[in-house]
Amino acid sequence: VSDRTTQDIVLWGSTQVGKTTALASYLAIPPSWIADDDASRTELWAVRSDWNLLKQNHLVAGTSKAMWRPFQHRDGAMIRFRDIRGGHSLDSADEAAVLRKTSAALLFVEWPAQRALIDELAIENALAQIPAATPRALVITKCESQLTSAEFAMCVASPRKFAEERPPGVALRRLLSKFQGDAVFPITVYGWKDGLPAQYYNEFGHFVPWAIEPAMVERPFDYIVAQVAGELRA
Ligand SMILES: Nc1nc2c(ncn2[C@@H]2O[C@H](COP(=O)(O)OP(=O)(O)O)[C@@H](O)[C@H]2O)c(=O)[nH]1
Ligand SMILES: [Mg+2]
Repeated sequence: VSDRTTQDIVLWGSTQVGKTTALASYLAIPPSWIADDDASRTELWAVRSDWNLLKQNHLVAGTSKAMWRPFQHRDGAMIRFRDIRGGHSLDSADEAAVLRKTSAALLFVEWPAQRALIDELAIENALAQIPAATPRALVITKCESQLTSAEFAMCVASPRKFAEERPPGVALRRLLSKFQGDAVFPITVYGWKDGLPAQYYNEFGHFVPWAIEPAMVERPFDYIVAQVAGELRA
């Protein structure tokens, strides 16, 4: 184990699928693998501004430029998350080059609905670039907008079984077929409030978060960090 090893995890996906929000939510309760050092805490503070906005029922700002978020792992590696600009998942040769070299990738899509096609295209672009041996996982975001919390629980337990039994079945099944069994993670950063999606229409007619209650957001991140940390020990 070299303590200078760097393990990169690219967060990839079309624009507006919830990459930045998910990362902010994941880091809001600092994961126990992050070393207790000043640099990591400084970085945690930087991502916390997005979390503070969400908790105050505001939207996070769009990602205008890709960003590295480095954290020291207790086992020695430097883990760097790369939050990309979504549009680049379709047209950036530079971003594709980063993806080819990354240690692992989290591929984000919204629960298949209106924007499913472009979301899926971003995923296909990534899968055509990532070397076969690179660990990857699918993250399905905004689940509260399409599922009740009971349905969500079933979907978390077995995404494949759920996709077979329930209507937007086809799009979801096609996505799932591109990933290994345990590497599919439905999440919601908003969650539910009084049994309804935790959002409301503000005075400008925009949906904004309302008393959000994230669910299962840590699972894909912990999974992929464990993959690269395992690599390091091997
Ligand atoms: N309904 C709902 N909206 C979400 C959720 N997560 C993020 N969003 C919203 O989706 C939009 C895009 O999120 P963002 O993280 O900026 O997406 P990115 O472009 O992939 O980084 C923002 O308005 C978020 O507030 C969620 O769990 N549920
Ligand atoms: Mg973003």
